[in-house]
Amino acid sequence: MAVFNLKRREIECKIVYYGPGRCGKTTNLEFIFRSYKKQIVGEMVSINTEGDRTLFFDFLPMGLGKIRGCDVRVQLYTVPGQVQYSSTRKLVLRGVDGISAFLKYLWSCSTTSGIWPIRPYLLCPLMKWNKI
Ligand SMILES: Nc1nc2c(ncn2[C@@H]2O[C@H](COP(=O)(O)OP(=O)(O)OP(=O)(O)O)[C@@H](O)[C@H]2O)c(=O)[nH]1
Ligand SMILES: [Mg+2]
Repeated sequence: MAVFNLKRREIECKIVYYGPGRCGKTTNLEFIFRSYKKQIVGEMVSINTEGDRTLFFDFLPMGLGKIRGCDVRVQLYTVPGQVQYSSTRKLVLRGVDGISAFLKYLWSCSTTSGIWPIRPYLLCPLMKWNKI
């Protein structure tokens, strides 16, 4: 759940980019890092294996301006998409406020369901087409 720090007048929430391997989660975060320098409040942290596969997570802290005088801070995370890292995905999902769900192919929902914490058809149907 989002954290409200009334003393410091800050609202902090955690968004996780979730989906199978090689579907573009890290690439999306890198794009945000390059494109929104003003809003980035630190460095992007990536822990990768060979071939640029995410090993643990990517992390990007952002500031999104103010709501009623409170600074809104968002922490963006990606999970490692490779099937064998399921316990790491569970750890990264702890305390999540929102999931940005990535699918490689719509018809691959069933084959990638092993990595999904929730059933794909329960997701909010906001679509962004990637890799086209
Ligand atoms: N053509 C195209 N390639 C893309 C796009 N987004 C990502 N890629 C490529 O797809 C490959 C995998 O992208 P990543 O961002 O590393 O994928 P990931 O989801 O973080 O993968 P894991 O870390 O293994 O979970 C890379 O070679 C990217 O350059 C896109 O929109 N279009
Ligand atoms: Mg990655």
